[in-house]
Amino acid sequence: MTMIKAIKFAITTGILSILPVAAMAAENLQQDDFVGISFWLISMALVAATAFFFLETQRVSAKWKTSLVVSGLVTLIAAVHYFYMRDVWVATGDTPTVYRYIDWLITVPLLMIEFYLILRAITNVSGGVFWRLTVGTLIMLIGGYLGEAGYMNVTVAFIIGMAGWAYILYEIFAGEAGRVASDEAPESVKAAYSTMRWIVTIGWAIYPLGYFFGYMAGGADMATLNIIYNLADVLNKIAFGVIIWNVAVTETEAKA
Ligand SMILES: *C/C=C(C)/C=C/C=C(C)/C=C/C1=C(C)CCCC1(C)C
Repeated sequence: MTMIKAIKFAITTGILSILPVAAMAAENLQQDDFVGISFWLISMALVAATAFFFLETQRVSAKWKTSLVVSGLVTLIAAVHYFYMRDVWVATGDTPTVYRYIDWLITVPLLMIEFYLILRAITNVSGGVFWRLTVGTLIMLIGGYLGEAGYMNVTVAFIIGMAGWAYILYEIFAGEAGRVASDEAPESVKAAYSTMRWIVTIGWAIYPLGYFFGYMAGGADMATLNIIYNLADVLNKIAFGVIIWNVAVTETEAKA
């Protein structure tokens, strides 16, 4: 190992070894608490994904490293939140919505940055793409939060949040980002970009559906809703990162 590699490795394992401290639950996980078990399973998967993305940065060419670091940050931030959410659920049986929003406030903009980063790795793309995706994200999340936390009429807040999401979808399908991807990207990047935007369409739809059934259509069963959100995060955070890892490795090897 070179010095730099050794330092990187130490930082990665250092961060990861702190995580379980947050997981000292006051209550025990019950064998039939499937929501609690899903929180536990997914927190472990997020930790493993983080280690994987960070370590794999050593394998890809320089211009792809940032994308992998961002994937690892998304799973790291989510892992920490999952430890807390699991504890809240196990101790109280309550849905830890506020932790989800805090997680989303950081991880969703990072996921959006991934679109900008993979396009920037292959061509010139304006900073406007980055800003438009960030603004769309903030409108979506702040709208949803104001509704869920009771600061605004739930329907009005939902419409504002949906408008933010629609703006993101417009940008990645028909806006500048979509055009750059279809005109200038090599095949592997095109394929990754296309899968990523279907994740943002279908995988992300689970959260507004949860809001709709939870607040507007007479209330949802919170246990089921949490399991669905947890599975959605596997797709939207881990699988999304794996797609980026795959294109980074493919493009690195193509240029080697
Ligand atoms: C890793 C976490 C992710 C990808 C979270 C995504 C969250 C959303 C796409 C939330 C969307 C919402 C709307 C489109 C309408 C208002 C309510 C929200 C915030 C649940």
